Amino acid sequence: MKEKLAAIKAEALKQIEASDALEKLNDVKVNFLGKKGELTAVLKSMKEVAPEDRPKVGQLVNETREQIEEVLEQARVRMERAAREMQMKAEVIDVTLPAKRNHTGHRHPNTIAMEEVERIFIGMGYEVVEGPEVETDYYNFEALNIPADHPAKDEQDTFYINGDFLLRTQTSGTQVHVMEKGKLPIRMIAPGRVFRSDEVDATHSPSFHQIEGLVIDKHITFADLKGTLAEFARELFGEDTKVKFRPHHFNFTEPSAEVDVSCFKCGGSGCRFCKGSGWIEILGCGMVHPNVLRMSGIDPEEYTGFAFGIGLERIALLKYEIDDMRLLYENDVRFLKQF
Ligand code: 2NL
Repeated sequence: MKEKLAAIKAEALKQIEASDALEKLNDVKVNFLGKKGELTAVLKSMKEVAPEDRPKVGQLVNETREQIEEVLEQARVRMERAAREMQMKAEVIDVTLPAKRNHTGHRHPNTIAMEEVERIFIGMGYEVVEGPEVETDYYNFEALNIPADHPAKDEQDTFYINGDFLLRTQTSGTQVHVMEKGKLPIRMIAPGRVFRSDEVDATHSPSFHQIEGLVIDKHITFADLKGTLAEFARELFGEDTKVKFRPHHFNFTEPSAEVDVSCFKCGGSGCRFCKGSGWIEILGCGMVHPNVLRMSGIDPEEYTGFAFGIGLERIALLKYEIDDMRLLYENDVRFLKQF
């Protein structure tokens, strides 16, 4: 019996030694220690052993079993460790490899210019208000003192959705909505996309962007308008920038003016950039027309105000010295990433 157990143990150890995978170890376990295993068979044949020898034989079988189990366990730990080491080696990351370049997008020159203009007016206490791109005839024209037969309403310049609704030609409607709410004073800018039925060329597009400004309070005068826009021009184009107000006409303001800034390229002496004049036109403005105030429920005897309208593309083209507006809409990243 002793020799038989020794043989079983020797065979088990041999097979464990020969195992090269966890599944094979498991097979050895089943074959020797399982219900139908060889060691179990020995226990089952105990009835052939003399009764006085049984405790001794039983103890021997258990010792053999424990020894096989111990070697099995050692083999299992060894194999698991080896498998893990192999996996770690396979998954090793080479931190010295060059990184993959990440091509991020770029802010559009329009966006950069818009944020710059917004930053300047926010710094002066203005609120930024956005409004709908589809407006009624009333908010786009009527409320701005542009009567039904005015040439600015011409079918050729305006995209009509039907007789009453249209794509806004300026962002003034947003300001009319704010005036109608009745909360005074007002100090706001209305940035956004506007639409006009224009042919595309180097200076025109059927869709472009505007930033309109509106200030309404007691005792607002043209001096406030001049001071505000002079400060705006200095912040946008540099502290030596001068402004010039030329009389103009807008239905919604009286008096009205167009504003030129001294050429920031030549300082006003005249160059190719300002076409020799020394001045560059940047916006239109004026004192809000009493009719406009009255129509929105504001008493022009008590309140006055000024307003201005800035073409965003015009600012972007000037600031970044781009000579064709179409470049702004082609979305060629090689062009856009220069700014
Ligand atoms: C331009 C310049 C301008 C305004 C826009 C405005 C808005 C309200 C009342 C009065 Cl709610 N005015 N906006 C004023 C002057 C000029 O835009 O070149 N427009 C065609």
